[in-house]
Amino acid sequence: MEVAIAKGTVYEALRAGGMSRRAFLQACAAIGAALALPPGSGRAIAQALTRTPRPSVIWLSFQECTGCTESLSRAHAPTLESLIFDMISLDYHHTLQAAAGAAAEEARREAMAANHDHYLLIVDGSLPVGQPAYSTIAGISNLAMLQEAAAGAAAVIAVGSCAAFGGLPGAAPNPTGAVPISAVVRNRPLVTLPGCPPIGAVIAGTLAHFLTFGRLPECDPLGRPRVFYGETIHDRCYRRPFYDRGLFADTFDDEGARQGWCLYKLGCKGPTTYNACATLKWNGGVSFPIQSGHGCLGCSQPDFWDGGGFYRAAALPFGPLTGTAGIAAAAGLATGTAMAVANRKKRAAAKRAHQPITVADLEKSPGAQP
Ligand code: FSX
Repeated sequence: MEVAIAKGTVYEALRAGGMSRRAFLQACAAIGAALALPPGSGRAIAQALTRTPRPSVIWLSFQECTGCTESLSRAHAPTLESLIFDMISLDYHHTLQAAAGAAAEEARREAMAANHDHYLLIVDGSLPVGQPAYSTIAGISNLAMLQEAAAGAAAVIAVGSCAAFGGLPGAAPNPTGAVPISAVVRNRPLVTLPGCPPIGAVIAGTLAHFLTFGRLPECDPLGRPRVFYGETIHDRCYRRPFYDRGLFADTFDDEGARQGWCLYKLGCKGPTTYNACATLKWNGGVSFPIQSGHGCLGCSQPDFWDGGGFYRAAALPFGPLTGTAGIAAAAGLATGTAMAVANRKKRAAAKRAHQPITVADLEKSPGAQP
């Protein structure tokens, strides 16, 4: 492929870091796959990245646990996540920058001034607007720092459920008055990448989209990229066929659990959780919670944590579930239970009649579609 190499581009930075042209083309193909673009899009992405300047990125961390940065920075080669730090100029990031104290703040202000209206602002963590003094950086409240940084940003990415929805710091009784980034950033393009933490490939893929197309990906009404959050975990879960057949684990060590049956009755939030865990998976595509025998906690939903993330106690069918998610989950669980009972009756009836029951029969049962 013939390409014109411009100075200071993403391509040039990757080559300077030792990446071969072949590896670059493979990385572009990986970006295309991560963004669910048509086959062959890798070539167009490669051409775009040979022209795209490495953008300045200011990354602010407020009330959070650093899990979001861990999610992205712990990636292993040759994933997209492992490359993304070479594709950007990360000019400010508490955990990853070498500078500290006054020098770090000076670097932030210099980068913001030099790249005004062009830098990308990434924020993880929520804002303690009720108690501003509870979280400050260099004596500056999180709110003031966000307002200053957002004013000159080309776009803002709220990484993690804390930044997207308030997350754990916003859980009742919300002692700091935590609010999401969207409560403050109103006049800049904003995308939210919920998850506690979000999948590294989702963060990297969103950055790659911005680099390639110069804009954020198409989002749903909650500001989540449709390409990553367009379906529920349940939609793409490999245990879904068991759900559809009414086969559920009732405890973590029963025969159903050993057979890998659906974890819905154990509190799995897959049917009400929008994320890409079942497709992109974690740790370089190795696994995801449900594949490891643990139901989904719903960590990327707006009401996480108060919506009830952990498994209900066996004696408290709907005890920990509150709010709209609780009602939805309770209704869903009731539906699933009704479906399981109906399917069990069908199987019993078929056994009595010596007729084989089919998946099509089960699919007609009440609640087969959540
Ligand atoms: Fe929140 Fe992220 Fe959970 Fe932690 O930065 S989304 S507590 S994984 O670290 O903000």
